[in-house]
Amino acid sequence: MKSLHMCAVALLGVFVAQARAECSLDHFIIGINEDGIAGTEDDQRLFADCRQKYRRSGSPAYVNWYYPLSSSIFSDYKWRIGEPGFDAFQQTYPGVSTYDPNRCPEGVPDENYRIIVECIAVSPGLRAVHKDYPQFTIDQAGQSFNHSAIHKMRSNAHMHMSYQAVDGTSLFWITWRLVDALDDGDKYAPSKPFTVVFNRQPLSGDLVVDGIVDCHDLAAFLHHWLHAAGAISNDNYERADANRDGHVDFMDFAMLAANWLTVQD
Ligand SMILES: [Ca+2]
Ligand SMILES: [Ca+2]
Repeated sequence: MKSLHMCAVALLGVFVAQARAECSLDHFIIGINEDGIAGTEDDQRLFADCRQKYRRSGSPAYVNWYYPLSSSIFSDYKWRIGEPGFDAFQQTYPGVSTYDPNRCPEGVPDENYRIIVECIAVSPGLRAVHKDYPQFTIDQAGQSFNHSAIHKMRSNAHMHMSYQAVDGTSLFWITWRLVDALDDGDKYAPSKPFTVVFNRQPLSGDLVVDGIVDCHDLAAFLHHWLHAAGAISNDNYERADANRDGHVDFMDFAMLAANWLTVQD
């Protein structure tokens, strides 16, 4: 009987691992130590791995640099998509895409760290809705949710979000940031902002996405100037490298300059 029980537990583990590995939706993956190397300056800093962002934006994978919204049956905020959600790097379940002990926050969520997902910018007419328990809606900058509390409650960091907008053609965006709110004297430093856009691609050079190319974008661009080691997981780099050739150079600057002070219609 004991062996049957152990077998059932083992099978359940396999099913859970498969379920996690096979989620068809995209997620931001929360972690620390972005470079994965111990002893560097980012060891105690939060980050969101964006490797899955725009993966399911069409066919083939990564075909768009935005998520197209689809018309729903709801009359309010009719245009919707059910991703990207949030997940976290983890110590367990080797083999799934989020297994990475080098990037996993240490300890028990909401006890040893408390990762708050904070909205720092959202375009008018867009809202992010968590339909599962605990339900919440985010449609204003400054609103947030406690990812670690949900993680602890479910023993699972994997969560889905519904992004809902008032039309299916305008550019919509939301920018998040991760903050460790547990003041135990050993806080993780906040993450850089990361953005997800809907319906349309922002203008080339609109790194700090808000529908206009201005000095804020130039400052972000200079941060990446002449960097060649960009990756799809790096949110800001994806827009700095405007012509998507893997380098941030004069070609990309020319594309930014061509849109200087242009407002996206
Ligand atoms: Ca901008
Ligand atoms: Ca480039």
